Amino acid sequence: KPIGIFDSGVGGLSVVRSIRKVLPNENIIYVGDLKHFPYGTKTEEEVKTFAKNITKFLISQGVKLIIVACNTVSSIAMDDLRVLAKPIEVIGMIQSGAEYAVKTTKIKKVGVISTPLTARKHAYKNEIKKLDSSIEVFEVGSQELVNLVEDGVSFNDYACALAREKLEEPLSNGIDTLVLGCTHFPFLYKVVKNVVGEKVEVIDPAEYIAIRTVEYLKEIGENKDSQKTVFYTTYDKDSFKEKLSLFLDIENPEVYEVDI
Ligand code: DGN
Repeated sequence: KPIGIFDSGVGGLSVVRSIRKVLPNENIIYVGDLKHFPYGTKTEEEVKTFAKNITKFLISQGVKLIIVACNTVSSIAMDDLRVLAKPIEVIGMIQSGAEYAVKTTKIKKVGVISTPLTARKHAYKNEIKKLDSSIEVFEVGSQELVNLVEDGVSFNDYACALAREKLEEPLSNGIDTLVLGCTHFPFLYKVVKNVVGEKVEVIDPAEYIAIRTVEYLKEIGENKDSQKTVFYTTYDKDSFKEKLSLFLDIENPEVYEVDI
């Protein structure tokens, strides 16, 4: 049985990358919901509807586990998706990112950069505070940085200037840890590192998700002996294919367009 992973666009490919690294023998089904991108500026109800429809699609494909590779969805829809997918396990980004941040910060000051919706919901602040209420959390949201990644940018002066402006507040508050709270942002790692410097640890929740996934699959005693990743996009297969080649190193990827 495959693992199902989804996001509004190419961001979740950073999670696919992390999973493929630690679980080289698993089959994966990825859905990029390009038709409804971006989620970060939609209403909660709209995002929930998109996420539920994709979850139903993944269930119909026989997945054994669903990874919500989108922080925006993870910050508002986890309860609904868990009810819908039961008994299939659903793993979201926020809890893993929060645990990882709590383990990483030494001076208890954490920054989070995400979409505006994730920031507005204080998804990370709430989850981090649950684990350690003495940690200070500084959250900022940027849709523009997400759009740059979706357009294929991984490093340029404009992205650096934008990131510098956005991260000014967390940095001036002296954070030692920055969570990449949107799955698009690991693809801007160089930009972010350039702005925050060596003293700030930049963390990608996907790495933690990958560890949790390994543990979960051991628990249920499931694994595969051949790796295949199949991609579905809800809009414009060719442009998805093009983006895919920028972000993942897979020869002749199997890409299908699906109406969800
Ligand atoms: N990649 C999504 C996230 O992690 O929040 C956001 C993408 C979007 O639609 N804005």
